[in-house]
This record gives sequence, C-alpha cells and structure tokens, in this order.
Amino acid sequence: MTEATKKDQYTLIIMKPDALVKSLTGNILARFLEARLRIIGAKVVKVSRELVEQHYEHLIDEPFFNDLYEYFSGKTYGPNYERVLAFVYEGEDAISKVRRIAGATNPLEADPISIRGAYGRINKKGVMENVIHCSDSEESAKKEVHLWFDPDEIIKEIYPTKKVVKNNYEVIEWV
Ligand code: IDP
Ligand code: MG
Repeated sequence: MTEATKKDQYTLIIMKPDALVKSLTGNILARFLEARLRIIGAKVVKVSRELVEQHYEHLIDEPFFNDLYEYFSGKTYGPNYERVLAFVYEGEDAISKVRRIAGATNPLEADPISIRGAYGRINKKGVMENVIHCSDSEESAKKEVHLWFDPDEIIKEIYPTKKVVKNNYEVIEWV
C-alpha cells in the first residue's frame, strides 16, 4: 500500500484503576510510543455502574461481572482510585498494534514483555486485573468511542455527527 491509501483506524484505550494505583500512567504512554499513533482525545472519568454495563455488555451474564464492576470502577481500591483515564488513539493498524503492546486478556498468559504480562495479576476474587482496556475491532472501537466521548471532546470528526437543539442551545451528538 502506498502512503496515500493507508487507512487510519481509531481505538479506545483505558488505563484502568490498577494502572493508577501502580503509578503506571507515564510508563503506559511511553509503551505506546512505539506504535507511532496519535492521541486525538483524552480525559479522566469516574466510572458508573451504567457505564460498566454498557462497556462490558458482552460479559453482563458472567458470574464475575459484579467483581469486574468493583475493579473497573475502582471501588476495589477506595475512593481515591475511583477513576480511569480514557484515550482515543488514531493511526495505521491502530487496533492490532495496541492489542499487541497490551498483551493477552489473562495476565498470566500474556507475553511477559507486554503491559498486561508485566503489570497485570489475577486478584483474590478471580478478576483479571490487566491494567488497560483497548478496543478489539473497528466495530467495538466505534461503539466504545461513542460511549466514552462526546464528539467535541475529540479533535476531529472521526464518526458522523448531527446538530441538535437542547434548551435553546445547539449541541453536536453522534449520529
Ligand atoms: P479484553 O479486555 O482483552 O478485550 P474481554 O473478554 O473483553 O477482554 O474482557 C473484559 C475484561 O474483563 C478483561 O480485560 C478482564 O479484566 C475481565 N475478564 C475477562 N474474562 C475474565 C475471566 O474469565 N475472569 C475474570 N476476569 C475476566
Ligand atoms: Mg474486550
């Protein structure tokens, strides 16, 4: 493929509460440098039960879902850690490059050089505390970016938007 036809992908990366507990934020950002991607959105979020249910919709019937909620919301670590950092990255093959640097879901099976392999663990309740989330396909990236970011929180329009009037103000929403 020539430079002009290479297609950019978008991916959502979340530094989960254990990344913050372990002071890994700078380290993780540095690990993603090698992928040569660009950050186009970034914020800190306090995660609600509703957001976890939407984000991990595919796991809602799993017996570990409530423990996963406690972990992902940060409740496991106390009020100072009830937050995550969310990023949208853009670039060529962004999804597979980020998944490779992140490592396998189970930190005990992940490449020890990967982020999850190096820093993850399985906690006492059996939850895979694996430090980061990253989208696994273009379809889930789109769903996740819609869920976590408003259009005006990303520096370019990566998915279609529409203007709607709310309380006499014009706001931009995802289509
Ligand atoms: P992914 O994060 O690699 O995309 P998913 O299957 O989407 O993996 O699972 C979401 C998260 O739920 C995982 O990152 C991990 O924290 C947790 N998880 C997934 N499967 C299990 C399990 O079998 N036991 C405990 N925790 C799990
Ligand atoms: Mg997943």
